[in-house]
Amino acid sequence: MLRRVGIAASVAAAGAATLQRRAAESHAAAPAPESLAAQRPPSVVRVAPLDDPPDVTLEYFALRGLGELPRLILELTGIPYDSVYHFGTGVYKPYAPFGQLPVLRDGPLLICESGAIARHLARKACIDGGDAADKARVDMFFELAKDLTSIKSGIHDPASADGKRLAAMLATAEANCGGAHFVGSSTTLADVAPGSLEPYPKLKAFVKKFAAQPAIAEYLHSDRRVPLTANEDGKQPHSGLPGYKFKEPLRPGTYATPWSPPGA
Ligand SMILES: N[C@@H](CCC(=O)N[C@@H](CS)C(=O)NCC(=O)O)C(=O)O
Repeated sequence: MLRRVGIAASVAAAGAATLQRRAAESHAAAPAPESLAAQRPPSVVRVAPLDDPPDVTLEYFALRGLGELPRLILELTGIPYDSVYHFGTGVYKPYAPFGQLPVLRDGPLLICESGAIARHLARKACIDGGDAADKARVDMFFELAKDLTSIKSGIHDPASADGKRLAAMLATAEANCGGAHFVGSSTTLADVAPGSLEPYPKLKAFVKKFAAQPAIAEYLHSDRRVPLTANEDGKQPHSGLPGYKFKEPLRPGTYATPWSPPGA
């Protein structure tokens, strides 16, 4: 009886492996996704030693958006992770705690909300500030970066209320950007958060230096880095789903390997 169960189990495993291989082949043969709306299953790029599944998986769309900050933290701190890229299928809906992305798995922990994810990763990698005062300052710049993101459309209309708030906030960030780090004497979450504050000279220099760090430079040229879409490049207002067309082709490695949620 036991032997029969053993044989049945190995036949089932071989069947599963064949199905997996076929899924990978048809995934690779499908045309490159041109937009986020592509009806294509998620793909994964592993940033961990081969054959060594990492504890951490970050799921987001094949966009920078709310996924870019957690990706930058993971890349900068060298935490091994699987980077999962979703397209238009909505397969995350049943398990994403609030039905949205990004979602982070860290061992048995499953969390959403980009701010909670960024803070969890910052604590895990000890870049959340040294003492209580530094932690508070890190939080302050992190919240500033979130505020800036929420009113970034003000860039199209500098005379609007959002445009004026944006300019005032950027000026504050610029004034605090004299040294190598926003808070304390080493990298913290506060340094990773303002990655999009380009138009100001000190901030621009800071972003350039940040991008030149070996871990970040490697990431920016890797399959994990996705191109911008028209909705994100700051050149025109957001135009809904049609605006999520990639401005440059996705790197083939980004969408080569299919991914399914654990237990699916
Ligand atoms: N407050 C959430 C917002 C998450 C959110 O708005 N996610 C959007 C993409 S940026 C999403 O999942 N949209 C698709 C959906 O709702 O199914 C966070 O910061 O993570």
